[in-house]
Amino acid sequence: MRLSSGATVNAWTFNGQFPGPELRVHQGDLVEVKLINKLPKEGVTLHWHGLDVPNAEDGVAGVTQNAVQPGESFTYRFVVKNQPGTYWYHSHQASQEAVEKGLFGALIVLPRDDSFTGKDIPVLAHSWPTKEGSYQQAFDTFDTLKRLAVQLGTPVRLRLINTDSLPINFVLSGTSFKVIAIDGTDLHAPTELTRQRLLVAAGGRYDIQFTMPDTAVSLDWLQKSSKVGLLLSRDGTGNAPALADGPVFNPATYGSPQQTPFSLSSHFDKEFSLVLDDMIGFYDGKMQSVWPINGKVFPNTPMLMVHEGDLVKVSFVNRSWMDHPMHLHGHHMLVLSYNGRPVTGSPWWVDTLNIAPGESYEVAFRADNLGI
Ligand SMILES: [Cu+2]
Repeated sequence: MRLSSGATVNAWTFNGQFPGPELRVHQGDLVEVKLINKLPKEGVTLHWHGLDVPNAEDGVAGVTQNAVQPGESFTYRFVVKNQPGTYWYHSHQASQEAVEKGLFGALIVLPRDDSFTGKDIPVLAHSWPTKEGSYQQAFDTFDTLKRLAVQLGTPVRLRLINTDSLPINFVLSGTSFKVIAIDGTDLHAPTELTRQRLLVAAGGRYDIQFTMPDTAVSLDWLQKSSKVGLLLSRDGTGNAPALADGPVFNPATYGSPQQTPFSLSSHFDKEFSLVLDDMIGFYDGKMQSVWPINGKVFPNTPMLMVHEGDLVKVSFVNRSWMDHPMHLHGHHMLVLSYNGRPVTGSPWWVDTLNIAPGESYEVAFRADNLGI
């Protein structure tokens, strides 16, 4: 398949498209998706990343179903809960390779009474594997500057989706903006930001909103020697504004507090502590760097067993030198504290939390979705 520059990448496609088709649904909808596998050799599934679906529809090969083999099909059916926001879907059989090659797409849940009339722009940030054996960063299939014409005064919502396996730093330049949602949950009383770097976890999503000014606005994927970007201007032409890079945005202190169903002072039915480390170990038949949790690597890592209805607290400590996105299926976690300090801003709900080297977090969730 070809990127906008003409560079070719090795891709697997949904319906011949890469990324896959954008799925837009409304909260409360009964959604049915038929997956038909026409790949010659590889099994596939569909996982609805961030959507709290019944366990049997979660699409994790080897856990909630077997992979759908070549020539087979599988129909997913679920009711979209009350969670309007930005999600994505991807194959979850050998997902590293399948996602890398393009078996993913945006999944947008709109509110029942959707009244937004501005520009709604999903941005799927992805590193495509090139034929030369390296990676090409792109927004969707744009590895060159993507230009869009937007009229002055138009509300613009950018849905930033990180489809890679490492964090991505985004910078928005040319206007102030608000981060209005993280991982499909609206933030409470977000304030205007400028010159902030947005670090989105692998698999995570940030929704940002601004009103289109008279001059150009650009979204950049922060990295050296990249021409990847999105440029919005009145007629789609013109130069990008100066890069408005700055300190990393901290959701723990952004927005204002609001009532939550539980907090740091709640009684928890179960508490777990997970220490992420690195060490040299024997794995997959060779000595290599491994990433243990509490000193063990999969399949010897601790199993977290809880009962339906339990209020569960989990502490994460990252003593390794690698970023680790901790992702919970079927539930959203409320972040309670960051590096020992309670969250003071908006309630911060996540399904995917980046734990950077040296960081610690406490999160909690209500176990209200039975499954493995
Ligand atoms: Cu997921």
